[in-house]
Amino acid sequence: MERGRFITFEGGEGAGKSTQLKMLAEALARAGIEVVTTREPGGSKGAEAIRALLVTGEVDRWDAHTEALLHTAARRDHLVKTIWPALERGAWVVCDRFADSTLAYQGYGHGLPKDFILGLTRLAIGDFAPDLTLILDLPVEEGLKRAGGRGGAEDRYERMGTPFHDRLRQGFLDIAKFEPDRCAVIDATASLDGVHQSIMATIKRRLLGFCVL
Ligand code: Z5A
Repeated sequence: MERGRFITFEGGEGAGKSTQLKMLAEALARAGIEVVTTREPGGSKGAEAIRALLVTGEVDRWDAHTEALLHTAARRDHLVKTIWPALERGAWVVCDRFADSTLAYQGYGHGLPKDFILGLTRLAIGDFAPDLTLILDLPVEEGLKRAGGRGGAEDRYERMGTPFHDRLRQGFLDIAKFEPDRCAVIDATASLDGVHQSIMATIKRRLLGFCVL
């Protein structure tokens, strides 16, 4: 059985990741591919328990190092319990956020050194990486407006202020620049269908060797 493909969605708040992830998963399923959709922090029982600690409560609930460790611990559990078994049986895994979010949020956002984050990630997951990362890019004000319209209790990161979110956006664009073979920046200001078409075109171009679409 050929190993499945691992696709991650990244970007700032309200960029449309969850919406586009669902549209992509439906398109892949229509093409006869077994798809597992998942998210970070979360995606396994243990990681979902850690998620609750991270996305609710006071903005200064954790210092940056603790926050990075919690995200990384959640990621390890998610990989062991959900992602690696699915890839092994040949399923494609489509994940809302992954390790780039730790570099963007805890690195660019909270100011932890890049080497610390990359070292931590390597310690927890080795050299495992997505086959393709779709970075949905959107002006910060537009993303926060979209995310704010949604409401809910999981708004700890949304409350971190515009300068924090400006640094995140730059972080994701830098990541795409450093790893152009793995990452693709998608203009998320377009309509839902427009963004979906860009994503499908990217999948066909980048994963063509494996793609039956
Ligand atoms: N975090 C971290 O700090 N470190 C880490 O290592 C990891 C995560 C893994 C997880 O929250 C938080 O954890 C996250 C970073 C941090 N920060 N926050 N918040 P989350 O996953 O629950 O939150 P999120 O990733 O930001 O997701 P989101 O706010 O739900 O945004 P989204 O998934 O990108 O957007 P959406 O839900 O698909 O769309 C938002 C709204 O916009 C919705 O009403 C849509 O209908 C609308 N929308 C979507 N696309 C469009 C277009 N194209 N036009 C118009 N309207 C649109």
